Amino acid sequence: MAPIITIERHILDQQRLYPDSTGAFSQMLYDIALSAKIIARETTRAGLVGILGASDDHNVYGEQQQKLDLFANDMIFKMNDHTGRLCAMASEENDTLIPIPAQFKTGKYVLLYDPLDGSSNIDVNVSIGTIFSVHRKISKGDQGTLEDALQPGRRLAAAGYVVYGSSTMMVYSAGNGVHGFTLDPSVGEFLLSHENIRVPNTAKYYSANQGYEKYWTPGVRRFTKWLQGIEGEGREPLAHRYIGSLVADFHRNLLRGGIFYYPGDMQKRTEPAGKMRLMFEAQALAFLADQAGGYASDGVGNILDIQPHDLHQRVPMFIGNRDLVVTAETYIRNYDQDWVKAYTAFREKQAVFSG
Ligand code: AHM
Ligand code: MG
Repeated sequence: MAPIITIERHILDQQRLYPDSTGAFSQMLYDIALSAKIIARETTRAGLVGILGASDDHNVYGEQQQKLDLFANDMIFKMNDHTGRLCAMASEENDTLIPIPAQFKTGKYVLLYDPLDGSSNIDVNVSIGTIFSVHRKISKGDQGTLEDALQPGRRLAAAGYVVYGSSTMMVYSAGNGVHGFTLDPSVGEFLLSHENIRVPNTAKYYSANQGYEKYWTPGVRRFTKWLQGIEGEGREPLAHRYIGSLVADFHRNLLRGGIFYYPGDMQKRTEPAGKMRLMFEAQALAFLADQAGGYASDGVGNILDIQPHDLHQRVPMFIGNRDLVVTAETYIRNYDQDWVKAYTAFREKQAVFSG
């Protein structure tokens, strides 16, 4: 029988590669895995809330009922606030940096997370996910500051996601390859199921909300025709798959090969930067793509090189097989000069406003 490797054992094995490590980092990943198990339990019960006779905002266990995304947000925070490993946290659900409560010790990492991504899919039993990333503290003093959170993705210490799908899976990288674990609900453990994930050389899928094509720039439209084998050298078309939960779309393309994109447009949104959040969605997945041999771009350059200015800033995103993402950049360079100008000016303005 092949050895069964739990996420705990795997994290500890990885830690041994760094003899000077204090273990704080490994413990933090383990705490995130534990939060993920609890969130997974709640997501599988979500559809039962109405049936089990909950009323007055209290469930059958007498607990106060919360929206699932707020529950996940609190869970991750409470699991990590007192450990002495973090100097601050930041969540897609909170406007500002979340300090560590005064009664607890602080540590040398910042945790950034999107507690439950894919909000439109929560109530309809479609896969959703949690995204997380970890930066090292760079400021002086005990408490973390915005400077610690707002670092380029290139400097991440770790990143990962949990997908709540037909199984619950946690996928993470601490800069040493990308590893995937599947939750065995009968024993309550994440078990190593996908070691050292690499993006396949041949892509199968493209994923984008084509319902918004009307708002796309000419280059992105032409690129999409290229993926379909209509424009350019007449390649075999890729199949189109779009769940509308970033984690699930990314996960499928990571395992099967492909590209996910949410481009910046100049008409639907008031800014040319698309929808994805740099700090809670794009950086983490760009780090994982890079570790798996893929690539993530904002259409102009590598997402990992963007110097952030705001916790909630948005960024266009093209992510997946490197050759496909590079082709998207080429189409944008050739056909979307107006958008590139508007996007570049927008980013410069953001930089000025944030000092
Ligand atoms: P959310 O943070 O409100 O959940 O939005 C993020 C989600 C992503 O999971 C997904 O890729 C995208 O929004 C889908 O957006 P759209 O419905 O515009 O296609
Ligand atoms: Mg989100």
